Amino acid sequence: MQRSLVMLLALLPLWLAATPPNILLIVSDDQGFRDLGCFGSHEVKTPHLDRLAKGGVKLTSFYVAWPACTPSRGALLTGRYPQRNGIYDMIRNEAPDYGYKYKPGQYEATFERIGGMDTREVLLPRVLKTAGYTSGIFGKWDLGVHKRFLPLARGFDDFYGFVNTGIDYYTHERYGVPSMYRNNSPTIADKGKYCTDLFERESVRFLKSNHKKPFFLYVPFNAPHGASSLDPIIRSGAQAPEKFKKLYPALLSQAGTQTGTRYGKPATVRNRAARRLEFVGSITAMDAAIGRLLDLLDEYKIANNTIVIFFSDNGGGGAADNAPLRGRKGQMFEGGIRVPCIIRWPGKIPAATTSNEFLTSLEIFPMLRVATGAAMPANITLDGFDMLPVLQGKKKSPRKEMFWQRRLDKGARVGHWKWVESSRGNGLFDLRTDLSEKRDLSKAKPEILKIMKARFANWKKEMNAAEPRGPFRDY
Ligand SMILES: [Ca+2]
Repeated sequence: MQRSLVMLLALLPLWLAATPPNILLIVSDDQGFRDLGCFGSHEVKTPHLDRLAKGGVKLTSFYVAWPACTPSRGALLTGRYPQRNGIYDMIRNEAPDYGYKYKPGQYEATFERIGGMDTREVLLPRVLKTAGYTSGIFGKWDLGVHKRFLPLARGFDDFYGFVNTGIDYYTHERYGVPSMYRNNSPTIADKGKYCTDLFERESVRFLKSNHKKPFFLYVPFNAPHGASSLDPIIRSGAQAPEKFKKLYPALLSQAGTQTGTRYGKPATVRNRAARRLEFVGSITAMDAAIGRLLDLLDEYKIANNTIVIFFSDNGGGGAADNAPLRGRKGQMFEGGIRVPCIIRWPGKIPAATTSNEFLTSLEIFPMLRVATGAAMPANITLDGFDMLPVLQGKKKSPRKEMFWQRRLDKGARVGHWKWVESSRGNGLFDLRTDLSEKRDLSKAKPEILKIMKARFANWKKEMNAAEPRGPFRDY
């Protein structure tokens, strides 16, 4: 009896080590490279994200796969380049941006309503399911509205959030179209409530019922994305609750309105200070929600066995602060694709560290697959690798190159070289000495330019070969 107890105790550490880690994946929307205290902002208040950084690693050369929402999220959840998984542009209607109002029947046939991630693509929660994970998503989905595209059809067990690419924070409408869903059904039950609070509420509910078994909690906030509202004043920026705006008295005292244009006509819009106020206020509101989730991990005593990942889905947009990077959301310059990222895994990743290793969001899927021991379906090409040893400081990043394409705009990073050919400007830059991409070396270094273009062409050839990815099955 005594002997078996001793044996049991001896096995306990092994059993504990084998307990699969929980995952809390938090994504913000259009937050700038310097829109966090721990990334150098003297203005934005992010005490809880700063706390997260103190407990883990801060990544300063971390890239997303596309400079705007939809393809960035598609690449994250498939672990594959947008050009490989088929979602290489936005799933949205452009016309409302120019003041167009769809009639209901007409709206049903638009790309925002019918587009979606190819159902043959295998998303992260489906892979995690093979290792016994329960997965929830609370926030922005952005990968298709039809039931076959919605989270529950892609491996998630629980969903509350908006299905398309942007909403008004209070009405939850995208240019007048109600967009909030619970699981597979539209809901207007919470209309009027601040959406960040709702995503927190649902995440808390999920944690309360799932903290005793392995879980994947994905919280893609819409903050600090601009509101998709038909009202010109609201449309001109993010939206923040009063109590968070009060934390920024300097901006509050300058905030007001001015005459601008919206939908081709003169309109009353927010001034610069007011836009920044709503933007930073929405970040601090999100930060408070993140703090609540981190507190719950502590309360349930699972923080040590939970991987927490935070990053912005693309470079800063709207009233963001992207310094010292050039450019912003939508662009191939660093300001469009290099984003703030923090990863915490106590005991596995050293606390309060900073890594400038070349890494991307394509590394998240493989890292989580390995960490959880989940099985990968055969014959699926992933574009990243398990980056945990790099985060631990045990080895250099194996990533040597990364490529981006948005319509006719192209970008490549190979080693420390960066090449851009786009409607916003061209150039070859040495990121070791010129992080802000100010000195174009394409004339001084023609041999490097040639290599960059050749590597891009090689990547493009591989992406083209990935389509079509086999015949459609007759479902
Ligand atoms: Ca975004």
